[in-house]
Amino acid sequence: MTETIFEMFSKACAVHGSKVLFELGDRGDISFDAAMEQSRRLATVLRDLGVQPGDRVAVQIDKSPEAVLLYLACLQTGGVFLPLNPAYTGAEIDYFLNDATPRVFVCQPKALHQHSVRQTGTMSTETLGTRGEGSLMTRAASVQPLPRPVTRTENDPAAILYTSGTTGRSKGAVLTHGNLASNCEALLDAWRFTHRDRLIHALPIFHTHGLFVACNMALSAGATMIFLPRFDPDHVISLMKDATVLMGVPTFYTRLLQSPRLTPASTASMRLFVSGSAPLSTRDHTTFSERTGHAILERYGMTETGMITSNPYDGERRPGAVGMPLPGIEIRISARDRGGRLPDGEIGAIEVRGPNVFQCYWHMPEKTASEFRSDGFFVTGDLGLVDADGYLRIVGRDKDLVISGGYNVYPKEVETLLDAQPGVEETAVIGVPHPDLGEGVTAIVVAKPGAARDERSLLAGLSGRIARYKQPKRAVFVEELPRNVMGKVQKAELRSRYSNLYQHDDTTAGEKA
Ligand code: MLC
Ligand code: AMP
Repeated sequence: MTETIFEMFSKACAVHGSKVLFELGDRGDISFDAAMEQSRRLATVLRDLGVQPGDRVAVQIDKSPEAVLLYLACLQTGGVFLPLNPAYTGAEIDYFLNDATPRVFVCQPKALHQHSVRQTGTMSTETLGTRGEGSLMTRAASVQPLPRPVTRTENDPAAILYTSGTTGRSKGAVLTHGNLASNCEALLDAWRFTHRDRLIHALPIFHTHGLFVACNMALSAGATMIFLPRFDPDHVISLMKDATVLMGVPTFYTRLLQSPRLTPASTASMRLFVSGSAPLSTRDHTTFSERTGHAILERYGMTETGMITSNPYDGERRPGAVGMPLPGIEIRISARDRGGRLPDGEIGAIEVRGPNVFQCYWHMPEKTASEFRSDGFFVTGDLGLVDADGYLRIVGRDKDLVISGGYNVYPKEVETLLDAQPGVEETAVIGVPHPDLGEGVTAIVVAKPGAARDERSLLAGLSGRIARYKQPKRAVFVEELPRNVMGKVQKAELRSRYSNLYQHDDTTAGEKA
């Protein structure tokens, strides 16, 4: 039977207990043994707060080693870990808490006052800051470690990650212990990841990539994480001399390539650079090889499935391709409308089946059923083909989704808010090529007759309503939106029309358009 992540972590502790798990620079390091001890104390705290197997533990906190220990604690109690992006605003958090009804909600100490209105009779609110401050670690200091973890099987839920719906409400993807453990095992093997590795961890930890790929692998292998609060290209390059692996979204590589310090010498100790969560441009792939001698290993995954395919560790890592299925995972390319396998080389819907595929969408049985074929294949919403050598290539998306710097933005959510702004007749939100973020969220807007066309004030109207990364970088006013004969807005036509919008624009994340 597949072990759980906590069992894999326990085994790593038994062998590598005195090794550093979190390397933290100025804060002092945390060993595997110390991490185990603290996570067991946190497990006692969660149990004392009433967490029973199956109860949700929601966290909206900044990245810290204690946040990972809380995840491990949750797994020990049988709780279901539910991480939320700290960038989410009040309205977004309200939705998640109402939908998931967690037993415990952990927030940043500075945000406690604004969450007091969300207090319910059944939910405890605790705090955790980036240096371990807050109520949770204070409680942990005065309890005994949990003697033994609650027994879990591979079909028990371990985590819920929310992923926005293309048409409506966000969906909570329920991932089981078996999903997480099997995917981790497959990746350890595929990428030859061992206790000798030193991973530069600069990703956020509330998504699949930073938590279930990067952290789970280090926790299970007995490897050290050089744990950074955020991605800073020059700092990351300076760490490479003492590291072996970097996992990043394509924007990491775009920004690394802008530094003259990225050279064969500065990357000489590194054995592996992994990219995923969004397409890596063939230009960045090729330039990175030329500049460093390292071929980036691109892989493909999703919240609902963990990692699906990977370019080979040994063998050609092809620019523009995401490789072959990981061991134990099947993919097929099907006709988009009716299903049914298509011959290799033809473009169709990418479908996946295996122990990595999530259990269900939380409390949405119809939605779950509609995204699976009758033989158990999950329809990813991505379009691709398998080339003559068996490499999967992603060529587009069947879902209305923008990926900006590795974060997913669902146009419908942004359009609904923009349409409600004064003077707006209708909008179409699209992703167009952006030199830094891969795709830039862009609003195409039809103003009401006689209304002012003020890009700046229109975008300012979204401030505080949705997370900043979802807010369009630009808004472009047009007379009308192109429609097909059925009246559907032709987003492909808009994407092509505005494909150069950011080409000569130095606007990077954060600069107001
Ligand atoms: C930050 N901002 C963004 C943004 N990230 N805007 C658009 N898209 C993004 N991705 C905004 C902030 O809100 C802020 O706005 C300003 O940019 C600067 O913020 P920052 O925090 O300083 O940004 P920066 O550190 O430069 O972050 C960029 C980034 C980061 C690319 C390093 O977004 C990142 O770490 N992305 C990784 C996302 C990820 O892990 N995805 C995996 C999903 S799992 P303002 O106005 O407040 O200044 C998945 C499955 C799989 O997809 O296959 O892996
Ligand atoms: P998420 O829902 O955040 O897990 O995002 C998953 C989506 O990211 C996938 O369905 C793909 O569209 C996209 N994605 C992940 N990895 C890659 C990749 N290597 N190349 C292209 N798209 C990717």
